[in-house]
Amino acid sequence: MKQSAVSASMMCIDFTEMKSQIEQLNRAQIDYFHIDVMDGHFVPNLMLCSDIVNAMRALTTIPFDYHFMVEQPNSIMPLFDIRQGDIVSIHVEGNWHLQKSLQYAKQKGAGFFVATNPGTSLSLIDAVVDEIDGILVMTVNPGFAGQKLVANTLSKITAARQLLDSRGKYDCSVQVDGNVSFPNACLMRKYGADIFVAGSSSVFQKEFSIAEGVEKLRRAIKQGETDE
Ligand code: S6P
Ligand code: MG
Repeated sequence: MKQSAVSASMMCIDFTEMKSQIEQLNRAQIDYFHIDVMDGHFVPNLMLCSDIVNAMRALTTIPFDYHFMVEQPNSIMPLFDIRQGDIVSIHVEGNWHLQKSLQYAKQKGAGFFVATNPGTSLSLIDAVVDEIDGILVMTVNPGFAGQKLVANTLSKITAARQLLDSRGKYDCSVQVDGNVSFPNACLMRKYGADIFVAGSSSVFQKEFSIAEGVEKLRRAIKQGETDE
């Protein structure tokens, strides 16, 4: 089983406390900063603007995990400071030039993941599987934090893992994004996920600190391994 990683959803931070929240994530040794980019067209929401995201770079050395939910990813990506070691996820839906997106991300030294909405078949990514570094399985419909898990996406996690393994891509990741609560993270680990996006369902809650949330999430993921 691939080692797990946690990616903090930066659209869920308290923006009035951005610097201190980033410092807390640094101290918690989070694995990635998950950067949701939305254009108001691909999804009915607007998030996170390139100036703010690029400014965040000065506050951390932890890699960024970009999730582009935009109609024109190949025009939008260059606005962001994508670096060696980052992840770039691009949706397969409506993207006529997925391979071009892949080339751009690779040229920047980033890993390239294909993202799929809950209603999208994995068969659509067949042509690029041999070149990718992972699959992002959306476990809610993209656009907003705080939604409920779409239950049939759990089996899709396993299908994504099997697809990668069937092509000998054992080092590639299956990332899950959406309602990754503590119990869901445990389940998703059992189904084969290895990168977990932490949002309002786990790390960003009023009842406990970011450090405690990260700790609880890591414990839940571990639980999913030991219960096998
Ligand atoms: C949603 C976006 C996600 C959310 C994350 C929020 O479109 O892609 O990355 O930020 O899912 O987490 P939660 O726990 O509130 O669902
Ligand atoms: Mg996301």
